[in-house]
Amino acid sequence: MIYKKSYAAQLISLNPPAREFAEAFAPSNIALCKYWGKKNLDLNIPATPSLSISLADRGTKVQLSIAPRNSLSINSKNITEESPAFKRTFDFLELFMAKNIKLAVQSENSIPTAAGLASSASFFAALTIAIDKLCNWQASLQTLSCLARLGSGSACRSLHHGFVKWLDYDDPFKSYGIPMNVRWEELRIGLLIFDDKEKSMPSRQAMLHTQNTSPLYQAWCNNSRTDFEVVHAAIKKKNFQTLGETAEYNALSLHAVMLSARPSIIYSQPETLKAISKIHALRQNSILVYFTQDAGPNLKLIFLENDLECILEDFPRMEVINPFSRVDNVES
Ligand code: 2P0
Repeated sequence: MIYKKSYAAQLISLNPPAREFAEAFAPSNIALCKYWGKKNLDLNIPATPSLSISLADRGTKVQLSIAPRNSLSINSKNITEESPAFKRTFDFLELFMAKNIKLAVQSENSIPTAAGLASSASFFAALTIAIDKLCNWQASLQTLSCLARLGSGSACRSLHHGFVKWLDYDDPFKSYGIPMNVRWEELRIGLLIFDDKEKSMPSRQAMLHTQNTSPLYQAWCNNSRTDFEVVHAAIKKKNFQTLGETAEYNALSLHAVMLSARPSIIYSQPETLKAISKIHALRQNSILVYFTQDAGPNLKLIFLENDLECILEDFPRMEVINPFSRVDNVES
């Protein structure tokens, strides 16, 4: 069994900080084929491959400074030492820092926190890039992706813009986000936020509970592997209908397997189901719009720029994101 700390030490040499302050940004990512379950709990090795799209300038900025004591603030709000977010952040930082080094961590999200909008992914990705700068590791994006994965599995996909795949290799040194060399300028993601409060059960716990109790879990894994291949090929061919249909199906299968856990996990709210009906009605009228849903009630719509106006008529408060509006690397 390789433990987290020795795994990290095999990826980078654990230098003391080379400067007093560093900051970094990483985008949120939305999975079009979901990660839900692990082969290795300690190292966050996924049971199945997943594929995401990063949300350009929507994500998390992290500032790290050497300080007299450890502290964490999220969106200017001080997080107490007893809170799970504090413990998770500093357990992660302890993988890289000597015990006598104390850090002030300030994080700002441009996307709602803990509402199933993947903010832990962008947080741990940005935090990892910031540590790389603070300690002057000059590590590759591949290495940083492996390290970010230790904070939160899906964080390994937030090291890149655009489409990113994460394969289900057993070897932890091969478990990182791989950017796809495809730009799809017309693609849009719409955020339908019904509830931006803390979710009822955090993803990490919900994932484990599903894996441990659902009799349908193995079927989900088998299906999701097929969905991954179909989504991957559809992106390469820019076949929008196949991409949308398969991403939507993958999200609904994810919620089905959660319903089959004991006790069931239900993230949808009445607004979620109303919006799904409207999306299906739009498709009846030949507007190609699809959705995906993560560990929360909110929906993310997937459509092409041409259909934006029609879709806004039904969802006037939708936030629209062009995932390809940035051309630079995440680290720059
Ligand atoms: C995803 N989610 O692929 C899926 C879909 C939520 C729903 O990855 O335990 O916070 O830290 O590895 O990364 C959220 O899970 O879980 C997630 P850990 P993580 O985006």
